[in-house]
Parts: sequence; structure tokens; C-alpha cells
Amino acid sequence: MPREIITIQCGQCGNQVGHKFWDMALREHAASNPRAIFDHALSSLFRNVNSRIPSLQIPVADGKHPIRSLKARAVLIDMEEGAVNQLLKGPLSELFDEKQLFTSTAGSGNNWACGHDFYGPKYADVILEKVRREVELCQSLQSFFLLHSLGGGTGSGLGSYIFELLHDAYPKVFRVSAAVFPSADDDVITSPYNSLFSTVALAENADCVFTVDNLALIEIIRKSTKPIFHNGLGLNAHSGAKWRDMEKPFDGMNGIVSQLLLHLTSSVRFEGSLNVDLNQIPTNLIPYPRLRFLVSSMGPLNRSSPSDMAKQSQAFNQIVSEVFSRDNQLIKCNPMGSTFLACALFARGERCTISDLNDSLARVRKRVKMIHWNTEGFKMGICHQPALGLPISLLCVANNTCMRTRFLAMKGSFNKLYKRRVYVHHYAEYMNSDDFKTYSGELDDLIEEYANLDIATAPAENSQFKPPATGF
Ligand SMILES: Nc1nc2c(ncn2[C@@H]2O[C@H](COP(=O)(O)OP(=O)(O)OP(=O)(O)O)[C@@H](O)[C@H]2O)c(=O)[nH]1
Ligand SMILES: [Mg+2]
Repeated sequence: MPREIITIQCGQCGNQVGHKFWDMALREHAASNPRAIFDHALSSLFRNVNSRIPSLQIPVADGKHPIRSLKARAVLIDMEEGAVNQLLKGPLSELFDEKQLFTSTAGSGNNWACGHDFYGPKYADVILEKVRREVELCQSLQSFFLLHSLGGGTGSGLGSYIFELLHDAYPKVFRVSAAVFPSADDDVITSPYNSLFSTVALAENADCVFTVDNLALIEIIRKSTKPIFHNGLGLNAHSGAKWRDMEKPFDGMNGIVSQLLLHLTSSVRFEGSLNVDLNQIPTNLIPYPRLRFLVSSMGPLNRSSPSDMAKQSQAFNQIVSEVFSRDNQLIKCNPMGSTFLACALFARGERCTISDLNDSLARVRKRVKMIHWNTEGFKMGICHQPALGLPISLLCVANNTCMRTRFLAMKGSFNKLYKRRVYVHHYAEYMNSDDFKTYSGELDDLIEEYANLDIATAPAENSQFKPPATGF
């Protein structure tokens, strides 16, 4: 039985990340399935609209091969047209039909409240109708993936509103957010407000949030000595110099986010010896209801992994230590300086084994501080289909109290604006001005929850302490 994922791209960033994601997903499937049969692997992300053509040419979007009967399981939403039109002008346009698109022209003006409190209620019915149509085309829908940024108005405000709608309409389907946090020097002046409001909304309505941070992504790109994920990102050799020098090399940055999504979905798309279903992530990694913000890291980031299998165990050690290092985090924080509530390691590679993973983990294990009630809280998954261009690769997803440092920084930027009431009047049109205090108080609570867990110590033997239920 296929387990389908419906991707909802919302706002400019969400649609640009989605663009890259579909491009890379097609390349990966084309490379893995030279016979090009519409198979189980394809069906979690794509649907075949012409069942009379069971055998397809999997289209790599090179403009030469038509995407005949493949449609992405996706709904594309933006309150401006630019990013969606860009996608429709390119070779991937055939992946979507009109019924999957919903755009307007005015945008949300970098205002969370405009997206959430104006466009949300205004377009709730039409958005739900588009989602419903995609849901009906699934046999066993597993998750909604929301791709969005938290810094603008549409992806953050309308995006979090859509999760509220889905929470009511499809309570049993997992709501997974891939949320791009703004960097501290973001061009969007109001991004501290928007990201704080959407963080609080996601804590309520998402099942889990994969956090990525534009600052961390930019640094990864800048540090790379050669174009990373060369093939996987669809970047060609001579474009390397250009994208490193650009101020915001979104293409490369979105490629890293797409690689994260491809890695996460690889277990539903391909076979593995130790297949971890996506819906096991919230069960295993989220012991407390509001602490849903997961920290991800990937390896290798800066060089390609060896194809020489004799060197594999050495390479594995290297990659495992990389995913625990600060440099490989997709969000600016340092998990090794804080407490892990739970951790998952997902390896991709033809000959990866659980003992490779265990052996390499044992080497770093002593340096990893686990919460006292979950000292063995590691989940492992293996997918034997390698990522494109990477014979072996590893994704680490953790629930770690270091999220509080990221939220403290967010709170600091929010306070800087709010103490002078900068732009508050723009929001007053849509939301109550007291909401600023309410939302920022809720973020304080989240920060405090993480801080308390960070210093938690094992209770005395005769204490009444009951650890939270986890899937471990
Ligand atoms: N990583 C990445 N970040 C992006 C991209 N495009 C925009 N951003 C970031 O997203 C934030 C702005 O959000 P947008 O997605 O442009 O805004 P929107 O959701 O379209 O909302 P409105 O334009 O206000 O209607 C800023 O932090 C940008 O740096 C992208 O393609 N990739
Ligand atoms: Mg926009």
C-alpha cells in the first residue's frame, strides 16, 4: 500500500523550495529506476494521470523530455503570482494542473496577520477544496508537508492558518512543516514579528516542524570548497563559483532543504532494511506536546562520500561525527552543548548496515548528553537507495533543548522592534494589539520548557517522577 504525501507550497520561499524539491525528486527517481515503470516508489509523491500508460519515461526536467502523465501530489499557493509563474514557465510546469494552483496578486506585504487573519478566512474554502481533491486521489494518505518561510506574510501567516484548517478537516493525517527561519540580517524588517507569531501557531497545529535557518544554510554554502551535492542539487560545475559568491544563493540553499526532504521521504519512497515510517518521527521524537521543533543536520555536506566500499566504515565514522558537529546543523544552534530529548539517524546507501551505524554512533555517544529518562533514545533508519551523487549519506534529526537559544534570539529581535512599536500599526488592521504580548508570552513559555529540560537531572529513586511516554 503506498503511503502518500501531499506537499503544500505556500508563499514565495515555499514555492521556490518546492520547485527545487520536485526537480531533485524527479532526478533521483529517474536515476533509481532506469526501466521507468510507474512504481510504488513514485506513487508517494506523484500520481499517474493516465493509467493506460503504465510505463513512463520518468521526466528529468531538461526541457527535452516531456512530463507526460505524471503529476505531483501538491497544492501550490501564493498571494503573489511571481514564484508560481516562474515554476509554470519552466520544464516542470506539466507536473501541475490548474486545479492544484491558487494564487492572488497583492501578496501579504510581509505581514503575518494579513496572511493569517485576512487571507486565511477569506480563502479557506477554496484552499480546502483544492486539498480535498488531492486527498481523494490518494489511497492511504500519510502526511501533509507544508513548505514555507516564517519571515514573510503568506508562507508564515496563511501557512500556519492552513495547518489549523487541516487540523480540523484531517485530524488523523500528519502535518509536517519544513519551516525556513529568517537570518538575523533578513531583508524583511518585520520578519521577527512574523517568525515569532508563526512559531507559536505551529507549536499548536503542526505535528512536527523541521527547522532550517537561512543563516545556517548560507554558511554551509559559503564554507563549501566545491559545489556540494554536485549532482544532487542539480548545479553544474561552473555555476559553483557563482552561487557561492551571491549574497543569498537561494538555489543552493533550497537544494539543501530539498535534500533534507528527500532524505526524510526516502523511507516511504524506497525499500530499506530498517524502514522508519515518517509517522514514527513524531511518536519517537516528540515527548511533550508543544516541543515539536526538530533540529536537523546532514553529512556529508562539504565533500562527496567515497564510493569505495572498503573505506565505508571509515567514512561512516566521519559522517556520524559530522552530523553532531555545529557546522553541519541546518539551524544556527549547537545541539552538543545542550540536552537531547531524542534523536534519529537515517542513513542512505546501498550497503549501509545497522552495525555500521551503531559502531560509528558508539564513538561519539559519550559526548551526546541525553535526557535522563531517555538515555537510549536513538532511532535508526536505513534506506538502500542512495541519494543522487552520494554513495552514502546521513540525516540526523533531533529534539534538542538548544532550540531555546534560537527562540531566545528570535525573541531578542522581536523585542528590538516591539519596544519602539515599529510597524505594529500595520498588524492592528487584522489583529488585536494585545496579541503581540500574548504571542510573545507563549514563546517565553516554550523557551522556559526547553530551559527546564536542559537542566533536568535524574530524580531520586523514591520520587514520583513519571517520564513522558515515547515510542522507544
Ligand atoms: N531559503 C530561502 N529563503 C527564502 C526564499 N525566498 C524567500 N526567502 C526568505 O523568506 C522570507 C520572506 O518570505 P517570503 O517567502 O518571500 O514571503 P511570502 O511567504 O511570499 O509572503 P509575502 O511576500 O509577504 O506575501 C525571508 O526570510 C527570505 O529571506 C528562498 O527561495 N529560499
Ligand atoms: Mg511573497
